[in-house]
Amino acid sequence: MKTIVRLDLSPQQANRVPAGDPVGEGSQIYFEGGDITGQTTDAIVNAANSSLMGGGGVDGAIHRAGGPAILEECRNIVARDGHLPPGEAVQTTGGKLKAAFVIHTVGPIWRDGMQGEAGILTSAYRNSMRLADRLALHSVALPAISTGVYGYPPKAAAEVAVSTVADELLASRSLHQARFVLWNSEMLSIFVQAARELQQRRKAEHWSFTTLEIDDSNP
Ligand code: AR6
Repeated sequence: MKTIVRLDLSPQQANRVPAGDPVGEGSQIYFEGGDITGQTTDAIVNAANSSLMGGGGVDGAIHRAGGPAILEECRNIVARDGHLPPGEAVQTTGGKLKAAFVIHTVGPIWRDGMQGEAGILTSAYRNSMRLADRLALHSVALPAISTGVYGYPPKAAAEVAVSTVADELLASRSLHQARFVLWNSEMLSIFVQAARELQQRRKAEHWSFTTLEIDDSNP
């Protein structure tokens, strides 16, 4: 069994608006463990580096699973526009992935927290979400950007990630679902805890959390 936590940001609105109206679907953030490359969302966000030439971690996994077409598109983007600055986002197709698009962004390298790291991490999530919305996508899967090789402390990263993604979902036109796909159960509980604390800080009593137990024995 796999545990997935769903956060409904607008359940009251969902009850009021007739079915079939896109607004009536409300906005949800899901939190789950696992490998992001298997996601069936419209797009997957990649924690890349400025060269867009691939690497380790989630970047390596996405290029391996998606095949060489993604790297080829990245090469063309860099040839045209140069390196991708930290905090910015660009899209390629998803290659062999189930997701139609990969949105490549670059998080900050953590130094001491005083070098603008939080602002860059906010921009990386914000620009990824806005790009997905501009592409008229409905759903996007996101990793814990910068918390691996780039060394961002997980709790601080989770606070930025959850608050930025919630704000962007509520402001978006077409994007209604964000799925945080976290590599291990510790990161999963840090992200869920960050969401609960955000709810308290914002006094957002209408937000509701649901824990779903999914049978994933027959993928
Ligand atoms: N699915 C979901 N999450 C994953 C996966 C996966 N398949 N693999 C790793 N993670 P990282 P960064 C988690 O290092 O810190 C690359 O070399 C991982 O446990 O992938 O932004 C790039 O090319 C961690 O929590 O990205 C850059 O050079 C999170 O994803 C550099 O690393 C991010 O870890 C970017 O570093």
